[in-house]
Amino acid sequence: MGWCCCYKTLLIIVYTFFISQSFAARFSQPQPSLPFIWPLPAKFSFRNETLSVDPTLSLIGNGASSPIVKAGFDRFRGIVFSNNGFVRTGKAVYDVNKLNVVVHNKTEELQLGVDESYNLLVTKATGSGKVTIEANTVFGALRGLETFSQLCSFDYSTKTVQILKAPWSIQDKPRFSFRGLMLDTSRHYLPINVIKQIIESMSYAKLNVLHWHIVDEQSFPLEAPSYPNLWEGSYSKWERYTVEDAYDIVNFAKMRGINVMAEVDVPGHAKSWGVGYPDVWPSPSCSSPLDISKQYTFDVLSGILTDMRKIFPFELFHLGGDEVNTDCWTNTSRVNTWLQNQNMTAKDAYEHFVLKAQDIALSKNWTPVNWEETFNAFPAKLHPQTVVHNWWSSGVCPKVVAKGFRCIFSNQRVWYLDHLDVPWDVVYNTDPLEGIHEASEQKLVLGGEVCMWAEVADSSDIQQTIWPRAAAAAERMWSPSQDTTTALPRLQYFRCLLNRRGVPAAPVTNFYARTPPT
Ligand code: CP6
Repeated sequence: MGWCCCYKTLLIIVYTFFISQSFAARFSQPQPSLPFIWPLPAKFSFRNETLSVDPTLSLIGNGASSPIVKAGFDRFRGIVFSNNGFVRTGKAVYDVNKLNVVVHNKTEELQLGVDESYNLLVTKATGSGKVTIEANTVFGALRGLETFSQLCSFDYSTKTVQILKAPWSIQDKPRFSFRGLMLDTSRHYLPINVIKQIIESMSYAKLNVLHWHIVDEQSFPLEAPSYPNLWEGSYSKWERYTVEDAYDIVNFAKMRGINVMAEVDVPGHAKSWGVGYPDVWPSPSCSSPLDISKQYTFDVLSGILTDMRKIFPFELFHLGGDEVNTDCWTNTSRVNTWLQNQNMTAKDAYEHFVLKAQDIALSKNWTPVNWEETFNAFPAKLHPQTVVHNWWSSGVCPKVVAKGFRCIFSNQRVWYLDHLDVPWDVVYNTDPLEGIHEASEQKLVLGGEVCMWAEVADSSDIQQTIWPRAAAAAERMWSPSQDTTTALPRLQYFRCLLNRRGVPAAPVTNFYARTPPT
């Protein structure tokens, strides 16, 4: 009897234990072990202190004399103290009141492969509380500032800006040197302010290249002083970019550590040139690709590139080369006669055009970038400096790097943002190094780019379409690999952070995403 009673009691205790465990598992939120920093830093450590940040936080160290760091600090202050009107003043001592930015090399040239690494140390030293950002370049310092801004949050009970889980020690650097977003301003015009908002939000996700697909067959919005009628091909005289606008965009991006890679897509996707200069068309009724038979076509191209060279200092320039249907060359008798005189097939002529365009870009001290079709058609002929931009087939970067060319990854099935049915986790689970195993070949992958083709989006919905999925790719390109389970709450937090900063990012689980797993 005694034993039996004991046995039952034990059973009850054991049952109660298991039931409470399963309840706990079902009803408590899993505590994320990773911090809410997006993209996740390469290395970090944190503890459990809470620090208060002085609303009169000041910038010290040699970074304070850099206009780029200074402007970055001012933006940071605007974001972190956006609740400033409500910050309780009169607190005598804050835990953090100085931001020390140390930059080892103060040259402010922004090029491919610029050192973006930084160390960030957040420690409490009451009365002289300090944050130190140490970086090799001013652009690394900007990345550190962005991370620091994500550590700061407004606390509604004490009405102070706080840093949780201090002290922090972060050592960070990107996986890839090219982390891009493509904007298409030909299918829909994007106002300058919208382009700037997008650049600003790119800096939050540490993306560093804006690929500006300026011109396509539908419109030519950019002013080109050498051929002043080209922007007759814009949708209207209000839907244009002056040279000054373009300078302004490049400078706005540079202040945020973002390069602008301009694209002039040839010989296809260029029909809009002919609105101002119809002679670049094979004929008025057959207007694409550009007329290969005339020197005039290459004079116009060269003029455009001369004008653009003054605006875009980035070493990479995109010459397109995609989706060329040569029927207008063979079907226009004048052009077809030229092909025969040159002893060229239409395919030879495509190669001839692409290589001539490459020579023009190279003569202007630009490194040419081409969509993958040029590599697929004549890999041995491309200039060895060429960067091949993948878009169509998933397996092209492995082939590109095996032949010694550099590659940018943008597989359309996963990294085309206009494909609204691709959910964030598919974007996240994609790696630019897929299928590439040799370290020497992996080095040739510069990185990747998400593409926002604008047939289906304009300034009314483009930011919602870009975010949050572009952020999923941004972390893939910056951080050591993480899985989607730990990424999900962090991405939801980052998407909210974008909203708080005024960026209309869509919810993480899009309503158009596939049905959730059961
Ligand atoms: N415009 C240009 C486009 C596309 C490309 N080039 C494109 C093609 C297929 C899809 C999405 C976009 N709209 N100039 C291909 C690089 Cl699915």
